[in-house]
Amino acid sequence: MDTWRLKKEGFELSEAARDGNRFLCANGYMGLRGTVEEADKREFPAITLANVYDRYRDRWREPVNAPSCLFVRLSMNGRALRLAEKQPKGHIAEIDYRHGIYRRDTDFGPVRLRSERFVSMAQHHLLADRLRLDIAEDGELEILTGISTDIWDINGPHLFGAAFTKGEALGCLAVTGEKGISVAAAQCIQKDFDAEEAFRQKDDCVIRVLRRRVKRGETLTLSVFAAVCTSLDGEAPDRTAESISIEAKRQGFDACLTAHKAVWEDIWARSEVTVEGDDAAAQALHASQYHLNCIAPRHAHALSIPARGLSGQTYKGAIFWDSEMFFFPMFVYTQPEIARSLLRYRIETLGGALAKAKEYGYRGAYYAWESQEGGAEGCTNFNVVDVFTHRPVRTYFRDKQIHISGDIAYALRKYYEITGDRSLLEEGGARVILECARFYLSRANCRLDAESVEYADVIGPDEYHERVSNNAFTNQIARYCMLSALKLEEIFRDTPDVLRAIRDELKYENDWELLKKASAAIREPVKRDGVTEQFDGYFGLEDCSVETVRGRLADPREYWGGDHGVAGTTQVIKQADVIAMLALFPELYEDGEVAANWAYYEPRTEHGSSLSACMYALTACRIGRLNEAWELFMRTASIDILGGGKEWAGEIYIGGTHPASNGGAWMIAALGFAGLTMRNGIPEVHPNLPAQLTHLRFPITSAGKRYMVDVSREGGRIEPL
Ligand code: IFM
Repeated sequence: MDTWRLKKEGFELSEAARDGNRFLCANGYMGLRGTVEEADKREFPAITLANVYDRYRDRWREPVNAPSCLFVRLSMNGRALRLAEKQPKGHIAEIDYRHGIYRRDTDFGPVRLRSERFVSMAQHHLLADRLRLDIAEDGELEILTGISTDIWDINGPHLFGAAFTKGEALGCLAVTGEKGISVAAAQCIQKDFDAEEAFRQKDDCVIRVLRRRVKRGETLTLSVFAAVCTSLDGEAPDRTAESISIEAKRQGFDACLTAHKAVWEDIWARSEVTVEGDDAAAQALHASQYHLNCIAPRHAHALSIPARGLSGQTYKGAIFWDSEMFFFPMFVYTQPEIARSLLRYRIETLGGALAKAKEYGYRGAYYAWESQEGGAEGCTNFNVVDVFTHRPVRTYFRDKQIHISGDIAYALRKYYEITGDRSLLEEGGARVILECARFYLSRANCRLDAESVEYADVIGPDEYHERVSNNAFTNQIARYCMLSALKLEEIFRDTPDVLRAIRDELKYENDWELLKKASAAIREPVKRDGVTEQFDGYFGLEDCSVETVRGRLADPREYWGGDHGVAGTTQVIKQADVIAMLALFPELYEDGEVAANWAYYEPRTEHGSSLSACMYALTACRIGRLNEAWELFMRTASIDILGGGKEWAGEIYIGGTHPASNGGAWMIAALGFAGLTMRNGIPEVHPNLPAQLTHLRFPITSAGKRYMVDVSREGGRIEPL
């Protein structure tokens, strides 16, 4: 088995959306869905741009898809050669995880088409595709390629007023409707054959038409170089895109590919987890690390990653807590500059968080649940559409999922502890922690009779139970956030003036004293036989199995949560909640307590979110449930190979890649199986290797030093590199 590749034989239109995710190529600036060159809208083809958002009319804001600039359509003797129209003699698609290359090999009969394409890691505006056509019959071949703004969008259109140009490169310049952002694309070709060349231009496309009388046995090669730029990158994006595509053509496909591959080699040298003992696991880890690495914002210093990466417009292209809790760990240990960029995004969007807190009548920083550019809240009050009435359902994620601010503070503190680098705290991180802590002060409900601080009317990670009180996870993250604010005094011990200046600027003196009191008074959760109650009254809900609840669905796409959802009155939860708390704060809980909670909550968890299995696997490693950990690991790591996961929330399509699981796979391997942890700034391992694996190796960076972690049946060690 080649653990660096995923191959798929055959083509079914019904699988095209999933294949678009499976075979994604991306570079952090944009994602090119893994559809075939000739795909039409039925197959959901897209080039999704990072951090460029638009709203069309009153629909959801979502990321903008660039003009289609890599399409190629073939016909022979007037007959279209298209997979969606006609079963080919053979078709294989493949993604090469090592170098981020999509390949296809399609035998249409008269023509065999083999192509390889990539989204360049070396030049983030560039996409390139090389097609080889083996001609099996004499005839009239026609090739159409160019740029089109007639593209697939979930809530579009977003591109207007497209102007097209023709020259060595074809060009397109359009603007987004809401903010007037210019989006430009350019495309050049290089070919090793003569052809009659013409152009077709319409309102929404410019197309180059190549015609040639071909003979059986001939092989023709065509390379397409496309570039995408926007006015957010700089002035004259059309001219920049044009010159990038022309320069790529001048360098040639092989040179561009070599530069792209060199970046991937470096990424793997810094992050690859090598496992021995199970090839399917090795492939799944490569897949996971590929999918997370390819969407990392390497081109930007303050940008985060959407919950569905760059695989499309699902989830509004928004940044969730997934970034801090699931993507951040792999990056902070392997490529800390990317972890820094994720957190800088939060520092730079503090303004949005301050504004959101104010909107709800609170002080401090309440981060957007679904953050878009500038920290704007993308989450609507109606995030689900009822499958029966087709009416929007009022959901409270935006208003009540207050753990988000603490999640961000948690990652900022971990960044400091793992890298030993205080500069991020100095450059705004400390301010964020202080403002998040202030938010929890102001959001607290104080029980005068019990002298306790409580959090009423919240939603925890298990989103099926809305508007609950004292969610254990939320109370714990709020406490940790407050303690992290106080901890700054110790972190800035040698330069107290720096912290004092920040506190003075934030007018924090009064709050500092309140933090000390409140952090000590936050209510501890109720415990029964060592099991933590997820929120007040949870133990009193109907205790039934996940299957019982599933059996009550009248439609498989029905939403389980909210006021009328089937899970709301039961103890069945969507995803790890108490277990996520135990996984994030291992030092606070004894093994016995973890074991009791695991045994209680796992059978009551639907794992309806791709964020769930990873947290259960991490805690399973700790308590020696290694068979379960293994199963949950494989489920997590294989998710974007299998291409499943939940694809509907009510009537809303939520499919795409699963970066949280991708990061979760690294977390299980490194933090779970190898037991990597930090003690006083020094990395340590405490192996929990499942029976299926004989060896596990991976590089890490900590406090500026590089190490190799090596775990086998004989034990584990960490050696400097
Ligand atoms: O952040 C998650 C949330 O916890 C569950 N629903 C999907 C979101 C995005 O992955």
